[in-house]
This record gives sequence, C-alpha cells and structure tokens, in this order.
Amino acid sequence: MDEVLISRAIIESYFQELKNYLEADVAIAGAGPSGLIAGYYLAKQGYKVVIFERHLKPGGGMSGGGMMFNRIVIQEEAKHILEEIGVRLDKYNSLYTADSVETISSLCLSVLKAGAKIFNLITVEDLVVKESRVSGVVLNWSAVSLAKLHVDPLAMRSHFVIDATGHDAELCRILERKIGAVLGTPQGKVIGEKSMWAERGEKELITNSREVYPGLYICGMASNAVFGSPRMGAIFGGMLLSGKKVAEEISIRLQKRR
Ligand code: 48F
Repeated sequence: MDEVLISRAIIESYFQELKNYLEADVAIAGAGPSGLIAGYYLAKQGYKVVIFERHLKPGGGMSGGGMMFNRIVIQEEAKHILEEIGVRLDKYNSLYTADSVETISSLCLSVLKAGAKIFNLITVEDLVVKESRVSGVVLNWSAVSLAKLHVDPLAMRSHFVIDATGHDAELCRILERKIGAVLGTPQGKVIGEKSMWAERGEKELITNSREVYPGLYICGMASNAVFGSPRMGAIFGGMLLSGKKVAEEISIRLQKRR
C-alpha cells in the first residue's frame, strides 16, 4: 500500500468534484435541516445542487435536539417528509418525536443519494452580485476565518443561492452590509429574530421562506431572523417545510430555464 497513492487518490478525486461544482443550478449555504431538505428536493428534480457547510459535521442545530437531549419534535404537517426519507417516528400526544442523530443522518444520506454534493469545512464568506442580482457565492476554507488569516477567497456561479445559515442569516446580513441591499422585508432590512413563541414561529416561518433579493432565497431559521419572527426551539417541522417550500419555488423558476 503506497502512501502517496492514497494521498493522490484523495487530492485528485476531491479537486475533480470541487471543479465540477464551480457552476451549479443552486448553491446552498448551511447544512442544517432546512438547507439539507431544500437540497434534497431540488436534487430529486434533477438540478445540480451544492451545499457548503462551515463546520466539520453537517446537521446544524438538529443533532443537539433540545438542550442536548437528542430527540426532536415534529408536527403532523411535516410527518410525510421524515417518512419519505425513512426516519422512524414515535407519536407523543398530537406531536411526533424522532432521534436527532437518525434524522440528521437520514437527511444527509437522502440529499447525497438524490445527487447533491455537500462540501464541509467551507464557509460562504460573501456573495457574487452583478447588476443587482446574486449569481454565486464566495468561498474560503473555514480554517482560514478561524485562524483569522488574510487569504483571498475563490468563487462559484449558480442560478440561485439559498441562505440556510440559521439564526445569524449570514448571507442576508452580508448583502445588507456590503451593498446596502434592500431586502424583501417591510423595512427592507434584516429585522432580527424575536424571543420564543413556538406556534407563531412555525407558522410565520413558511411565509417568510422566499426570495428576499434577486437570486437569493432564505429558508429555515434565517427566514425568521430576516423577517423578525419568533424562534421556536426544538420543534423542526417548520424547518423541513420551509426548505421544501423554497425548493419548490426555485424548481418552478429553473424549469423555465430548461
Ligand atoms: O442552524 P441550523 O441548524 O439552521 P436551520 O436549518 O435550522 C435551525 C434549527 O437547527 C434550530 C431551530 C429549530 O427550531 O431553531 O436552530 O435554519 O444550520 C445552519 C448551518 O449553517 C452553517 C452552520 O454551521 C450550520 O451548520 N453555516 C452558518 N453560516 C455559514 C454556514 C456560512 N457562512 N457558510 C457555510 N455554512
């Protein structure tokens, strides 16, 4: 067994994939539940989808369940999504619970098998914006920002970008800060997430998940942060429905390009 052959296999196969994904139909920032399920439904339709995740492991806030009790809760409306990807559910009064590790593992496997690609350890640090339209993302190794190194990034092109970065709504905030973008909220800016109110947060999340700037969609907790809606804690049905909704809207627009 040749050590150099092992190294060459990793380097060549990795860079072949990275090169392949310098252009895609949809680029998603964040491999939490909403980004993963959006990627799953888009890839299932045959679109070229790439997900960039800052951390070593995909899963975002789902793996930790509620306060590190690794169970999640979902409601009836989202049950079909977890059933579709083979997650086992237990009924609990009017709700369902599931193992958070099983759920995130199933999400990852489903999105990959549907044909999307996840690159972990890569941070979306900026957007490509041309003539007031988002047309790609700017990438750097997460280790670069963690070490506060001054290293210029690289960029990739996509028809649509999804901000699935969670509570911080990072891409929307970058757009606001860098180009003074007027976002599709009543105030034209990121309003900021409100304190917990599960029912309202879950309901508003679906309406809030949409295109907020030409070429840029939001889903998951980023949507409630941008539109000033409440957080909801460890109930995840809304995250899944939000990712699905955004995937359906983008899919309709991509169909027109085919
Ligand atoms: O936070 P996260 O799980 O977002 P989500 O899909 O789900 C929210 C729930 O987990 C939970 C909740 C449920 O009620 O409120 O919080 O909206 O996943 C976001 C992912 O995006 C990554 C981050 O590491 C996490 O895995 N991320 C954040 N910023 C960037 C990023 C970035 N700039 N580039 C790449 N990845």
